[in-house]
Amino acid sequence: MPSSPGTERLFLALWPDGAVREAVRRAAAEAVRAARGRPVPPDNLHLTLLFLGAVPPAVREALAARLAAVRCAPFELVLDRIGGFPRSRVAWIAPSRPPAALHRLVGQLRAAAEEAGLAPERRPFSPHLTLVRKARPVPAQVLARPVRWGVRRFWLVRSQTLPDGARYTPLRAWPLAAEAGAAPDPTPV
Ligand code: 2AM
Repeated sequence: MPSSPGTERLFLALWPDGAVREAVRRAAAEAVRAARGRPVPPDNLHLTLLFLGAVPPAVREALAARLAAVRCAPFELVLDRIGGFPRSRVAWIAPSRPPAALHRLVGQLRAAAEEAGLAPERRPFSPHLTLVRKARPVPAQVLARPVRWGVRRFWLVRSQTLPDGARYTPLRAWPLAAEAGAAPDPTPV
């Protein structure tokens, strides 16, 4: 099906700031070396919340309006696990106990995408930050010093495939904010 002009490949993600990126780099340096393959450049590190695929401009506008209505308190992610998906040959860092707020957020994003007319994939959400592509299998490890990431916003991100790899461009962020009067998250930051 031909796509309308201005259609872009988009996804929703959490995007770490410089301090978190640096902490991930340190925590994962050994595993990244062991995995060989193609390390994800630090500026590309992210946690995908929902992959949207090709999105025409009009749908993006409708989506943006719905994303502004998402309500979720800020939360903390504890990245304490390194491992790999052997089939897709990636090595990743991930939270072993993602907070309930993260899953609630993804549920709201999925609903927003569907209301905007998109049909995002239904594969189960498995929160991770890809560290290396075309990776050798890395032994699973639990980090004695996990990376703590206080999450305060989510991003709409453009994905472009270039000859030298993927380019991800964060386009726009929405703050995480609970509804007035909502119960606080058990792990606020
Ligand atoms: P990955 O890091 O595990 O490969 C942009 O492509 C981001 O969306 C990547 O982080 C990728 O996850 C994720 N993603 C999820 N589903 C995807 C799909 N069907 N095609 C491409 N990327 C997908």
